[in-house]
Amino acid sequence: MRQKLAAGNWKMNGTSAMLPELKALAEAYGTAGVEVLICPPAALLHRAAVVVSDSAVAVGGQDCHAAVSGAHTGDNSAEMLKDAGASAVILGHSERRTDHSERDAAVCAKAEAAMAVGLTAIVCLGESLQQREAGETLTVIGAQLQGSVPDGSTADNLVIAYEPIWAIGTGKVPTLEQIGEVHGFLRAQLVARFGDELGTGVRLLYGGSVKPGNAAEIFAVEDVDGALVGGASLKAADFAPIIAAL
Ligand code: G2H
Repeated sequence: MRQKLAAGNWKMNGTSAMLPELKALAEAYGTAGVEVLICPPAALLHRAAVVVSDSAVAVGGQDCHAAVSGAHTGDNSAEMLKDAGASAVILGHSERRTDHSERDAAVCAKAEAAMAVGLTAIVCLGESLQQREAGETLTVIGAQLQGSVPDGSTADNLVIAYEPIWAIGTGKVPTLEQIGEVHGFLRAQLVARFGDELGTGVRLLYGGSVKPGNAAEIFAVEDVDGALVGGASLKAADFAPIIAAL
């Protein structure tokens, strides 16, 4: 039985003024039977971890470097995120793939580094609108899954987030059939590569314009185990009904 997961990706939003939102969430969902994760900017991570301590809400990073330490100005290692209080890290988000030219092999190396220190790697995959319209969605997703996910993954240290690039922050959402097709494909690919236990144990999140109004129908799609939520995770009043829909 896969535990449902509501993960919030604050992206480059949030200063200490946002911490009351997190506190409200922790107080409301501290004992819910759903895993709730908020990934604030790295600069806020430790303070966010302190705010949610003593609740069931966890915090995570939005990226990490593949190296353990060294001359990488501006980067954070997986161990640093863990030391700041993270239990997970988002990797290979399309904004990282675009803004920082991250390729599958780099995402895979980061996931290995995260797993090595005990963080759950939330590996993001997704096709562009052009790729979808060209009928290439499953080919693209399959290649990203193969290239971005380490061989040493387990059902505990790996989460996959399917985020069609054209649905991110746009208000456009794929049809439920399109989401179901990709999630079913991802499940089958994971089983084929890793076997039944891991393949059926890894959680598959949908991400891209998830809102309180569409969360329930998305969560009803087979093999959707939760969501990676951007804009609607910034306010407890928006994120709480999404959590409640799980
Ligand atoms: C997709 C998602 C969060 P939003 O990037 O990862 O953002 O919910 O704002 O589309």
